[in-house]
Amino acid sequence: MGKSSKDLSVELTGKKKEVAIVRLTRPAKRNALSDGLILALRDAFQNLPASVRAAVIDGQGEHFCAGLDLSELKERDAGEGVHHSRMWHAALEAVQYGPVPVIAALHGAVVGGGLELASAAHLRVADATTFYALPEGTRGIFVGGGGSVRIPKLIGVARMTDMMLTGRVYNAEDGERVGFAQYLVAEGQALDKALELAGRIAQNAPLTNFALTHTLPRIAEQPADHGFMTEALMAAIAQSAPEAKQRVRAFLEGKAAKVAKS
Ligand code: 1HE
Repeated sequence: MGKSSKDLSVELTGKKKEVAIVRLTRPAKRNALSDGLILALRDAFQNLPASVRAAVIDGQGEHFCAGLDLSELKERDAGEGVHHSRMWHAALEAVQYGPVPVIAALHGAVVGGGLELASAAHLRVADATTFYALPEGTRGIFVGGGGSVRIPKLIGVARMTDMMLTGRVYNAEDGERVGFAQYLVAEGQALDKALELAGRIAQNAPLTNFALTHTLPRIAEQPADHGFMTEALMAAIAQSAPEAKQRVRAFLEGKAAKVAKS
């Protein structure tokens, strides 16, 4: 495992220890992301044990995460500011482009850098207490943890601009409606739902999960002509894996589940 931090814990769960719960454990400061905590997050995702097939990010206490630790926001010159932001980018890239799909289990405040962290996950499950905001706009600063790249992909440029210009806060229901979260659950249920999804995702062929987390977002950025070619290459690689052949055979022999109406 990587550098340990009192503000971050990594717990393995599941029969084969296939799901990692990466938890922010700084509830007294609403899980505000200090530099140390950002580096610990990076290290945790870069050093997940080989048994892990899916990960859940959770926050201890009443709130998922209050964003950047504002007590560390001291005078920085422009160069230091760039490096600080790039440090966040490296950490959140380790989440998004790490070895496994990541689900954020949200509750309470998901604000500023906390929303940037949630946006780096592949799926978000929110409970009824969740609220989303980008107070950077009213604090006289800008996002620096990849938010300007990732958040418009979830909710669109106009909504993000509104949040930062006006301080608009989205509640859990509206947050799901606009695309922050893929799942909305009752108060206190986000972690359980995230673990249920992680357990299911952990059963997928690892190469399919890799295609979805590493290749799909890149295809989405490519011109259509390049995207079709990348898709063809990825499809051919995925279906050539012995596991894919075995899964398709199992369906044809009536041994695998059909798609059922939900
Ligand atoms: C903090 C932080 C923080 C709380 N940095 N210490 N983020 C923000 O602008 C959000 C600021 N936080 C809040 O609006 C509220 O704290 C919450 C809505 C998240 C929670 O409210 P509440 O009433 O439960 O807690 P609290 O009483 O405000 O805070 C409890 C303690 O946590 C208190 O410290 P204490 O020593 O007085 O007990 C707070 O000072 C501390 N705390 N949030 C430092 N963020 C890569 S760029 C990203 C840029 C950003 O993320 S900017 C947005 C920052």
